[in-house]
Formats: sequence, structure tokens, C-alpha cells
Amino acid sequence: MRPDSARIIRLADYTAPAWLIETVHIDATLDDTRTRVIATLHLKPNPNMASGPLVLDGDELVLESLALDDVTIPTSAYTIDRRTLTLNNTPNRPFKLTVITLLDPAANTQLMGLYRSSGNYCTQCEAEGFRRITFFLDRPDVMAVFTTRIVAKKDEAPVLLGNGNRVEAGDLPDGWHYAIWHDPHPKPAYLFALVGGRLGKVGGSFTTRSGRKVELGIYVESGKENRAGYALDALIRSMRWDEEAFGCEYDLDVFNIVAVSDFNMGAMENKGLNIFNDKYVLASPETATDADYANIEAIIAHEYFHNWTGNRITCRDWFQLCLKEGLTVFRDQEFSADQRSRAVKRIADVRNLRSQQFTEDSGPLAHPVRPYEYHEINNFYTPTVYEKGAELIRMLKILLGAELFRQGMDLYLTRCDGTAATIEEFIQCFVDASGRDLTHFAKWYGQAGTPHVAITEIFDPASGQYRIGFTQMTPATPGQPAKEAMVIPIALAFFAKDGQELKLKPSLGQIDNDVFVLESEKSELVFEALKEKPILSALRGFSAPIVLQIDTTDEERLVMLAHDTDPFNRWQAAQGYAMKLLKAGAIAKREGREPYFDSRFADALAHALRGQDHALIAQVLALPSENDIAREIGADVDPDAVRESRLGLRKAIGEQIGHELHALWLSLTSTESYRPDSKSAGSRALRNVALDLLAVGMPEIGLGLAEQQYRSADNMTDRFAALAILAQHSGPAREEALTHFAHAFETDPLVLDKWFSLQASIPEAETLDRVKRLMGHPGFSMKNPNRLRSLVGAFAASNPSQFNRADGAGYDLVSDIIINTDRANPQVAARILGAFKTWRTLEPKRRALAEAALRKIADQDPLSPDVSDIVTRTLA
Ligand code: 0A1
Ligand code: ZN
Repeated sequence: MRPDSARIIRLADYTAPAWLIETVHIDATLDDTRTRVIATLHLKPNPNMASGPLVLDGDELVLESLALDDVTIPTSAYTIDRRTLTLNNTPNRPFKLTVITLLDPAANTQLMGLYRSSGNYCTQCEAEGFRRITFFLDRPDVMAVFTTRIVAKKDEAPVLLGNGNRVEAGDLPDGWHYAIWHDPHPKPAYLFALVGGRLGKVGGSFTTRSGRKVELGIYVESGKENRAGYALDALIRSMRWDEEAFGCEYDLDVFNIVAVSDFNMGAMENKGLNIFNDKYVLASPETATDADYANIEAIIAHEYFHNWTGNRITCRDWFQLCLKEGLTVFRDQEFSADQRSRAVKRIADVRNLRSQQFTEDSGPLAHPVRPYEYHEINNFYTPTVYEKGAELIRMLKILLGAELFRQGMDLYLTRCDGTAATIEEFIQCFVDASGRDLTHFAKWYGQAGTPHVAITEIFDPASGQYRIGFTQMTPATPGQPAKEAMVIPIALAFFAKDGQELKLKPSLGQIDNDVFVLESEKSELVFEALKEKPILSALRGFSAPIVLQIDTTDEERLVMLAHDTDPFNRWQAAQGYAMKLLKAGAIAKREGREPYFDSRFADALAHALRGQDHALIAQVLALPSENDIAREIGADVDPDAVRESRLGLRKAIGEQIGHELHALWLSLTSTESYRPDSKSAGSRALRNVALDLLAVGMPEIGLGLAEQQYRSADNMTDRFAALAILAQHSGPAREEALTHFAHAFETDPLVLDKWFSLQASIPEAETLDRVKRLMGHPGFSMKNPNRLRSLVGAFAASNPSQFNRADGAGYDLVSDIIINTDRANPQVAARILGAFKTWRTLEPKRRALAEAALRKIADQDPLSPDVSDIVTRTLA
């Protein structure tokens, strides 16, 4: 076992730091290969802790000198190993430590710490990147006031940005200049940032509700300023919304966002200086899709909302990551719901939760929302911490009601302001605000796995008695073989066969505000004197992150699809129906039978087409993905059978209702110029999903329309949707369109990413060679995370039949790339490796091939802690 992979950090071992840092002065002189950082730390012993040696974190640092109260410390007085610097004889009093380190930003391919992206200098410090800049107590419960002086050549880096407010700037001899930034809010080092570069700015301002004028700046690579307008607009809307929805007001005079093209994740909430993957900032109608606009809006909001939930109140330790992430995802979801269609946003979020988090929760990488231990914290920025974490907040709101929830939040935002808090402190605020006991609810944070709730309905026509039985069970997850019952809010409604909603009161059991709370393993609701069995609409709005097992009949589904007053469950009725057909189809295909197609389903879809909410209908028409179907099947999956089943259902629907789809496509033709608002985006989504089904069911009509749409589109949404449809159908039209697209956008990396992803996702045997060929494309680079994810990541995560090829060639390609990438950028390598997490659910032959590929990765030496951790857990 390698030393790194043996290191386990445990929540139970938490101890407060022996030393605290009051102020930090960073003086960074930017240079491509020799950046000098002078860090001046004012340390003091933690009065609550016994004194101890000062152990600072450091990672790949070159130390030039160390001084205590301005006196150089001889090398004999400290020790340095691969991850720490230990000062043995520290005085037991406050003192000043001056640390001078030398960095090589150009060689920093990990993109953690200080690095260069497209010639600009930038930093990424979460979770443990600050220790790659200087030796430090790099843990979130050490909070200091930072001042940053940045020095650079004026022509190389005319723009110099830091956290907080700019307090001074000026010229220096020989073409150099400097800027000093001061952040008055104490913060952990992971929120530190600096930027230096040649950047264009789009400026704006926002006046907070108490009258503070905030200068806003969005910095992008020069020449791309005209693509930053939507991000600025989203920022201003976020700032206003946070005041209205949560009473959170911004607290500095400036708020800057910098977009960089090399970034491991989506974006980062550094205090007053958010740094973004440019994919989530840059948008124009010609280059960005409606989905891109929605993502930009959500991520701008997410990072901004962190200013309160993350920065003002940070995490005591990294086990508490969901404290800031789950809560902030919940807040950004609510923001988007308010800005757009609430129902459609909920559907999109649940689709994402099921596809990402449920898959994680049912596989080898399952972990609690608040883990108990980790090897490598970078691997815990997961759908479980983020998305399931958000679902827990949503349940808390359902359980307490909107008013008490808001009171709990207000208490949290005042009581914990300025602290590094824990989940226990967060929950206590809701206990104190509501007077409720939340002990049982809190177990959601510690138990991994998705609860399965089985609902059984018994109706006795003779007595008119109707009983609903609820049973919950959570499957075992790694390290947690036995599970406890959770508190599960299940929103319910009842309908008659004609679609009329029924208001029913149970004679046994309780429903409050349309919610039944399942608290034990088994429970029951009983209703008396009903004329007929009602149709049960359960888990409305997806009121809990569970798998619901219920034998809804097709007839009941059809009533719900047409009449349920909860749009989420209208959509769910269609999804459930489709899933039943798709699963049965995959099993039939596997056994060499032709699947049965139920024409009533397509009829119901045709009927749904007549509705008013285009975005919602688009969601109803969009079938579960191949990965969703595989997850539902759960064992011995044959990805080819799944693909054929899904294709078969799309074809059958397209054949049966093609004329209606065609008419709809025509009727939704827009003459107005593109706007990214959610209503027109909904119409485009519907038009494009209709065209997709039409092209499969009636290719002689649909493909011609797709070609026409590809050529005439005035926006990327319609153009790319058409290209994606053409890409599903092999032949010259596809290759011509792909070639045309590449030429049209050859200088636009973000658009080329879409082109890479699209081709990597074609479910055909030739795709493997196509991906290999595309790796030689001049627009591709193994070093850039966006490029790598768009081609290799998309192939591994979104093309299940080709990644899981029966000959194992998909695994070979991806595992070789992971091994290669691990040397340069372990975080990105570990993320791509995540695609293997479903390997045990595959049929035996593929399972063996996947295992061999995983073992090959595991046998590499050296292997980063990131990849080593994931591969070990995946194989365990
Ligand atoms: N806190 C950020 C996510 C993030 C985490 C790690 C990073 O380093 C590579 C970058 C960003 C967020 O939730 O947006
Ligand atoms: Zn976040």
C-alpha cells in the first residue's frame, strides 16, 4: 500500500488547532517559473488548547527562508517532510512568522495553488491548494484577515485582483506594477485568491438594500467581453434575490468574477473574487445553448450565495462540506425555480439527482452526506454532498414548513456568522427556532444509501376501506451493512378515475399539509367508506430523495399524466410508464425477443403535446436515459440491449405520432430573434425533442427537417439540437454537418467541446476510433480539463454501450487516458475514473473486462492519492 493511500482522516479525530493565525500578508511577485511569495503570518497559541509544536501544511513548495519575529530560523530548528513543516521550539506567545517560497506556476498542471491559464495567473485553493502557495495552517477552522500585495510586469499582467477591496495600486520601476487588496472578513485559506493577467472587463454596479454601492466586474479573456453580459445580469439578479429570499446582503465594495479556460471544477467562491471555468460565464446566442444559459445563471448564483453560506459561515472541517454545499445548492435551485419554471426546474434537478447521486449511492463509492472518513478530500465534491445535501435541506423545509424554516435560517445566519460551523450547530438553529426535535432527521447526514419505500394499496370494495402501507428499507453500503429507518416526508394526493382531485382524511394515521411523514420501518394510513379505490399520487414534487416502489397501473398513470395537479407527478407518470416499457424492452432484447410496445403510451404523449407549458411537455417527451434504465435494471446489465430498447421505444413513438410531432415542430417555428428566457427556451426544447422523435420514427421527414434547421438556425440551441439529431443517424449528412460545424467554430474552444462531446456520445461501434482520431484534433488538448471531459469524460459517462463495449476496448482507451492524465492532473483523472462505478452491475463478461482495466490502474506506481482512493474503493 502506498503511503498516501494509507492515510485516513477521520471525523472522530477532529481536534481544534493548537495555533491560530490572526493576520496574513501575502506578497506575490508573479513570474512564469519563479514566482516569489513572501507570507507574513501573525500567529498566536489557541487559548483553548494545550501548547504544541507548530505544524504547517505544505505541498511541493520550495522554501527560500523562514524567520521568526524577523530573525532567520536555522534549518536545524525545523523539519520538512512531503506534507508538513514542523517548527520545534516555538515560543508560547504570539509571534510573527515570515515564510518565503518559490513557485513554478507554469509547471503547475494540477491546477491547484497558483497556476497559469492562457497566459494569465490565477489560483485555486479549495480544498487544500493554499499549501501549494505557502506553508500554512491550511484548514477551514483557521480564519485570518488577509492582505494581498501582487507585483507583476505591467505588460504581462495589467490587471491585478485579490480578495476584498483594493486599497492601493501603483507603478514600480522597469515596467512593473503592484496592487494591494485587503479583505476585512476573517476567512480560511481555501477562500484566498489572486489573479494577474491581460483581461477584459465588463463592469456594472449593484446597490444593496441598505444602500451600499457595490462595483461589479466580470473579467474575461480580451475579446470575449461581449459574451459576459448574461453572467453580469445573472449576478445582479442573484444579489437581489438573496436579499429578498434570505435577507443576505453583500458585504464588500467590490465583487469580481474572473473566467479562466483551465479549471478543474465549475467555479470557486473566493471572497469577493470568484474564479470561474469560462464555460460557466461566456455566452452568446450563436455559441451557447439554452442549457448553457441556465447553467451560467445557476452557477453564478451558487458562487454568489456562498458569500453567506460558505464564506461568512464556513465549515469547521471538510467533513462538514455539505454545510456549505448542500445548503448553497438548495439556495441556487430555489433561485432558478423563482427565475424560471419551478416545476421544470424541479424535474431537471430530480433527473440529475437520480442519474448522478442515486447511481453513486447504490455503488462502491456510496458515502453519507457527511462522511465519517476520507483519504482524499478532493474526491468528496460529490453528488451526494452537493445534491443529496440539498435534498436534506428541502426535506427540512417540508418538515418544518416555510415559516419555521426561514426562522431557522435567520437564526443560523446570525448565530453562526463569522464562525467555522458544524452540521450539529446548523441543525440546532432549526431546533431552537421551531421547538421541534430533529434528532431523527439528523440521521440523514450520517447514513449512506438511498432509502427504498414500498407502497402497497389495498381496497376492499365491500367495506370501502382503503389502506396504504408504507415500508422503508435502505440497502447496505460500503462500511454500513445495517441501516436505520429515516424520517421521510411523502407528499400525497388522491384522484378519482375522471381526474377529479379527492380530499381524503385518514381514519388511521396522519396527513399534515398533504404530507405523510414515514418515521419507522413500517406504517399505514387507513381510509373508510370510499366508493372506489382512489388513484394515489405519491412523493409529489419529489418530497424526499428516495426510490419509490409502487404498483401504479398503466390506467392510473394515464389519469395522472392528464390530470395530476402536481406537474412533477404528471411528468413522473410518463417517466414511470416509459421506464416500465424500457426495462421490459431491454430484458426482451437481451433474451432475443422483440419488445412489446404499448400504443396507449404514445397516444397519451400525443395528447400531452396539446398542453400550454412547452418546457414541461418537453420533459414529458424526453425518455429516461440509457444510464437511468441500466440503474433501474440494477444487475447483469447488457448495455447494448438497453440502447436498443431505448432506440426502439423512440422509434415506435415517432412512427405512431410522427404527424403530430411534425405539426408541432412547424407550429413552434419562431420568427423572433433569440432570447434566453425560460419561456422561449421551453418552446425550443419542445420543438427539438419533437424533431428528435420524428427523425427516429419517420426519418424521411425528420432528417430533412433537421438538416434544414441546422442550416437556418440563428442560435446555438437550435443548431446544436439539429446536429445532435443528425449525429444519431449514420451517413453523409451527418459527416457533412459535423465537418461544417467544426470549420464554423474552429477558433472557439467552448463550442468545439460540444462537438467533441456529441461525437463521443454516438452509440455506434465506430465511435471508439472516432474518439481516438479526435484526440489528434488541433483543438483538443489532454492538458485542458474542459477538452478532456468533453471528449473522454463524455465517452465514459454518456455513452454506456460504447464505453462498456463487449470487447473491452472502451475500458482500455479510458483507463490508459486515466493513467496518463493522473501524472499531470490527478483530480480530473479521478473524476473520469468515476465512470467505472457501475461496473459490478454489468453482465459477467463486461464485468470481468472492467475489473481487469481497474486492476491495471490500481497497479500503477506511482498513483496519485486521488486516483488511488477511487480505484481502491471501486474495486473493494
Ligand atoms: N466550492 C466550489 C467547488 C470547488 C471545489 C474544489 C475546487 O478545486 C478544484 C474548485 C471548486 C463550489 O461549490 O462551487
Ligand atoms: Zn459550492
